[in-house]
Amino acid sequence: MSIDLSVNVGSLALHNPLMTASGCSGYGKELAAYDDLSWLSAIVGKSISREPRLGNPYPRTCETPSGMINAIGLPNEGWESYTRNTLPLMRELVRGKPTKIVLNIVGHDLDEYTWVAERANDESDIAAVELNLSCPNVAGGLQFSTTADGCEKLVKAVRKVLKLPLIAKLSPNVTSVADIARAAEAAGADSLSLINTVLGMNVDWRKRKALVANGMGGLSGPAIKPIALRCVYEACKAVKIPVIGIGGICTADDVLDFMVCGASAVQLGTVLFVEPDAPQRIARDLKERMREAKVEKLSSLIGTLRAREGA
Ligand code: RRO
Repeated sequence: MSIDLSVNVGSLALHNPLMTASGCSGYGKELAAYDDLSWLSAIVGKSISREPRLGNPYPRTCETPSGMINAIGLPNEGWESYTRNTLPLMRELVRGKPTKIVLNIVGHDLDEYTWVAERANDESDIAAVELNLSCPNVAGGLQFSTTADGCEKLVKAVRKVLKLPLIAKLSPNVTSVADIARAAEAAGADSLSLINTVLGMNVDWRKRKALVANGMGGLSGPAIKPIALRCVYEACKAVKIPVIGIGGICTADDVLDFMVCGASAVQLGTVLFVEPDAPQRIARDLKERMREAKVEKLSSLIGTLRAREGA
C-alpha cells in the first residue's frame, strides 16, 4: 500500500505535515547536526524583528511536569543580520530538499511588523511568513492576539504589504479563540497556526523564587496538548482557511489527533529539545499508523472527528 503524506496549507504544498515550531530549534542549522532536514516539510525560524533584541534575563527556561516554561523575550539578530547571515545559510541547508523556509516575524508595533513583512517580499526562498501575534513574554506582547480588533488591525496592515502566503499564529491565552481566528481570516490571513504557549508559572518555594527570571512564561510540551486540540478544533469550526496545529506533539498519534480535529499540518516544538531527530521517527510512524488503519492519503483524515452521540 503506497502511503501519501503530502498535505496543502492553502497554496503551500508540503510533502509531509511536519514543520518546526518557531523558537524551538533556531533556524535549521541546529537540527541539521542531528537529522536530515528532508524529514521536515518546513523550518519555521525564531521570530525576527526589524532591530536586534537581547531578550530577557536568565534563567529563561525551566522544566515542568510534562513540559517546560520559557520566557526568552524574543532575542534575535534583527532583519539586517538575518538576511546577511542566517537566511543564506538556511538556503544552503534546504538546497535540493523538499523542506521550505518559513519566516516568523514580530514587532513592537504595526510599523515594525509591516517594515519586516515588506522586505520579506524581496527575499528569495521564503515560502511563507508566519506572524507572531502571540508572544506571552514581552511587555505589551499580547496586545495583538488577545482582542479580535487588535488581531484584525495587525493582520490587515501586514496583508496590505505582503505578497507571500500569510500565516497568523494565535495565542491560547484568550477568552474566545474562535473570535480571534475569524478576525485573522477576515483581515486576509491565508492560514492560522495555533497554539503559541500557555501563560504559566513555576516556583521554588524554598528560595521564594520563580524559576524563570521573568516570573511568568509560556508553557509548552505534552502538558498543553489537550488545550491545543481544543483550540484547533474551535478555530477549524470558526474559519474556512487552513489551520496548522501546534502543542505538545511528540508522536505520530499526536499528529493524527490534531489532523482529525481539523489541522492540515502541524508544528513540532518542545519535543525537539529532547529528541532533535524526532521528525524522522514521527514521519516513519505516521506511515505505519496509516498502513494499520488502511488510510492511503493522510489529507483524507483532516477534520474527520465524529461528534459523540448526544453531543
Ligand atoms: O521569545 C519568547 O519568549 C517567546 C515567544 Br516570541 C513566543 O512566541 N512564545 C514563547 O513561548 N516565547
